[in-house]
Amino acid sequence: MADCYTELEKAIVVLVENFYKYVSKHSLVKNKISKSSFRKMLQKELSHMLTDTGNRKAADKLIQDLDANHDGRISFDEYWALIGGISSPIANLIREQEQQS
Ligand SMILES: [Ca+2]
Repeated sequence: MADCYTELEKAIVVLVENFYKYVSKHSLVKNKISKSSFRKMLQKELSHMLTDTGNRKAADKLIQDLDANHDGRISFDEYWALIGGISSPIANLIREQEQQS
């Protein structure tokens, strides 16, 4: 990917590439992450920001909440809702810190 990208642009590429890293190449269902792959992604990629990712029940509940169209798989839009959900508390934290300084 282009070296001239800004930090933000690089971050976006990382987020998008992470999604496709967990999309099964062999599945007939294209461009979606299966439940088991999604559980794997939570554990491998988000264990510091999301607690309980090793807890199968908690992970399944999160998948259920994100799966807006109830097809049992996570689409890119549903994945993006997770990114937003994680980012929002971080934004609040930064805002609070800025107000204190
Ligand atoms: Ca879905």
